[in-house]
Amino acid sequence: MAGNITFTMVKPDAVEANNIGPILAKINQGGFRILAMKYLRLTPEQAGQFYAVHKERPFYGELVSYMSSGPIVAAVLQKDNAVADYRKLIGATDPTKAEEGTIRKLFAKSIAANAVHGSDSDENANIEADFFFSKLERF
Ligand code: IDP
Ligand code: MG
Repeated sequence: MAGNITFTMVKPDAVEANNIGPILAKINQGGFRILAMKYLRLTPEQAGQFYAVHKERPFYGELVSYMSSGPIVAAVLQKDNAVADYRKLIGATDPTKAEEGTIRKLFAKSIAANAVHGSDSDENANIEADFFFSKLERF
């Protein structure tokens, strides 16, 4: 199936709230195909490495401890225009600013605990997918 990829995580708040299923349903309804998926808990070191681009931001410490506070679901998604279309499906970083019907509007608790991650470029989608998945784990 043609199309490019994006990378997502269902973050600890959404896992804790039992929203893995509803979020995966929104992803499938949005026309995304799941190419890879795993359920795991990041160590603080792994979360710090994943979010290294945000090292200088004031919320980095909070983000790293939050993202290692419980299990997450990581997945690679495929669709035409995957990165932009997925950002549209998840909505703004701050759920109070997210459009109605978006995943963050429906499921996020706060700007930090905002239910899901979505890649911001094709380049980062590939870097992030490679961080979590070997070639053998991608279909
Ligand atoms: P994005 O996830 O919408 O791409 P980024 O700016 O890349 O947003 O920020 C990465 C993550 O850092 C966010 O998803 C959120 O969990 C957290 N974050 C962003 N801004 C803030 C903030 O102002 N306070 C606390 N956490 C934040
Ligand atoms: Mg981002």
